[in-house]
Amino acid sequence: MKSQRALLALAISASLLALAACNKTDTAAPAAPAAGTAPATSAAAPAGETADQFVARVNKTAVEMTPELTSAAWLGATYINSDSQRLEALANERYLTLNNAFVEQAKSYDVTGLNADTARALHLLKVSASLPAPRDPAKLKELTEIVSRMGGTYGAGKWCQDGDKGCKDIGQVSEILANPASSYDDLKAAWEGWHTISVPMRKDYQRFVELTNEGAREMGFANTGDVWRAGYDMPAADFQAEADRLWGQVQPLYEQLQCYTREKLVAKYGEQGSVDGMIPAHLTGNLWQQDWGNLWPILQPYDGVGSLDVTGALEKQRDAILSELVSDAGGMGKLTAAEQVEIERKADYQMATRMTKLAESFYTGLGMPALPETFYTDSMLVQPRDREVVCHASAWPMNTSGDVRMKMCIKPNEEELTTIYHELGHIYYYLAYKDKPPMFQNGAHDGFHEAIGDTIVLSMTPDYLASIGLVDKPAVSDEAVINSQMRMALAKVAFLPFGLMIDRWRWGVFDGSIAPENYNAAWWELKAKYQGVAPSGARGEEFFDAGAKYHVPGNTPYTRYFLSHILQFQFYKSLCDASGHTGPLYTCNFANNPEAGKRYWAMMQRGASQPWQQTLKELTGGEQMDGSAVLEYFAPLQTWLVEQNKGKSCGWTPGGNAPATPAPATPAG
Ligand code: X8Z
Ligand code: ZN
Repeated sequence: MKSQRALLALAISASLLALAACNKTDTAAPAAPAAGTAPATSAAAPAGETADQFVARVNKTAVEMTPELTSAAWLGATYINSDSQRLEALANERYLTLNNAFVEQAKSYDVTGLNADTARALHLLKVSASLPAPRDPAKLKELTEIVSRMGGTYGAGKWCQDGDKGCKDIGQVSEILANPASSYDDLKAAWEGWHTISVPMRKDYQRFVELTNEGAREMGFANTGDVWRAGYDMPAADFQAEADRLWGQVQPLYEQLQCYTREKLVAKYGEQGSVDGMIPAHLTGNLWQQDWGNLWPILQPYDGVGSLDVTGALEKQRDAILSELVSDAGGMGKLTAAEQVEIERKADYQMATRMTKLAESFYTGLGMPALPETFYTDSMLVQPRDREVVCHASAWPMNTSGDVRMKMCIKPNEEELTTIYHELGHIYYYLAYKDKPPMFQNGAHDGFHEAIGDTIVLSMTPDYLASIGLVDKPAVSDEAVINSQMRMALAKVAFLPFGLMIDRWRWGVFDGSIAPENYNAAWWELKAKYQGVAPSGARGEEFFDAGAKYHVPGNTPYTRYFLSHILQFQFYKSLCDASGHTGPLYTCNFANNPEAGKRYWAMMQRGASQPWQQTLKELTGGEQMDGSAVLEYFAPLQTWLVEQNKGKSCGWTPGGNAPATPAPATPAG
């Protein structure tokens, strides 16, 4: 029960409020309380309330309610105990009840003739629920308890080995997977060990699906997946085809990377490096095979060319901070054991702050404001030693007027550094649209929210990294270009099919085409189809492997990340153009360019006040998401990969863990 309720508020923020990004970022609108439920903030709708008056009341309620709800959620995630969980759950129950009533009232208005803002606000209210809750108060309560229990099971999840080997948390398991020195057997044990944490969630997830589907039907949708697909300013029925179209554009690039990686794994592990052409899940350096950066030692195209050892540089800086603190204290020998622990903690904190300020300086260099002082006093930047917290990184708007925070357990490595730049993207988006009415305080769509910071990450070129002292002056050669492209591809290209498959699974679960007795088989079928990834061994229905990924028990829709990985290249290209960049796209670094900053900020200030197509057009000139900027960016690498893969039989077929419906063989592009 440790962190049982910790993720609840984040998971449930249905539509009224924009809660923490990375948990969910839906907009929403509140409503009148249903009889016999937890007390609600707002009174029942006044008789004859007009649509304008209703929207004004919803906005006012959001202003009033947000601080209480976010404070409860923040405490639930950063001070996990029974008191914080109780308060958080109560706030959530009240909020969901209120939101249901607001959605109901929103549906009662005829939008013809309404002013555009009111019509947009009503629309957002009706389509923005990531957790559609049943009206029946007992069922609503049951749903919040299930979500809470699943979140807690994940948050407190540990791999406990037999004997006296103890238990490992997600950070410790991830370290084993990331370590190039780990043996094949250690990798397999660690991967399988982490996937024990989700076994107890299976029944809960099944009931969760029933309950949210009931909520979705009451809101007028076919199922919860239908609600999720409705929030993109296009017919929900068209959205899947749109995502398929985008995937089709970038799939050939992914398949080349998959083929190259598989060959390198075979070179390292022999026949265990490939399963029917697929990559074994436990060999990618990542629990979910979504980022292959940890495979750099075996995938680096040109050894030693243009060294980009950002992690090494960050570790050195952290050690230097520690040395200075220790020397100021008179040397390690002078310190008690407790003081030594304390000084290490201080060094971690100073390093985390330094990394965060580095990220902040990119944004301020574009002309965006400095972060408020309270960001640094109130954020959680390192993992506390005295209590349980949810470490998964997230960015929080604590109120509707610019009180922002971040929650992370920062370690000095490259992946964490880029995650900070990602999180500050959410934070600056909150700041950019804070003067909009609360119902418009959200991303143009959720993929925009995820793309803001990642666009900045694309600008972290070797030149930029050298300018902030993290790498030496970059080498200039064709080999260095390929190395640098590979570094980016292991994060950005490897991610693409993962970003798509999670919700392919959930959409199927919600619409019933994936039955509970087929949950795990369908999961691996989709992993095979999209990623060309196979499990470590037989994964029968006694497992619930989807639940071992944060966003499934946390109920965060995931297609947003796929869209972000397309959009961020479009944003990047436009900002590069705005900055006057000439030359290949991948060489562009728009740091410190005021024109790029002005255009980005203007786009961000729009929030959710207009359809995203309009917002995209204002920045890029086009109204469509489009993978061609991804392909333009990675053109040198794609050519290089095709050359490397010549004569290899790329593609894969589903193997040992044969799915119910075999996925088709995927030929190399
Ligand atoms: O969850 C996150 C962020 C918070 S929005 C840390 N991301 C996804 C993940 O970790 O699975 C960023 C990339 C994908
Ligand atoms: Zn995010």
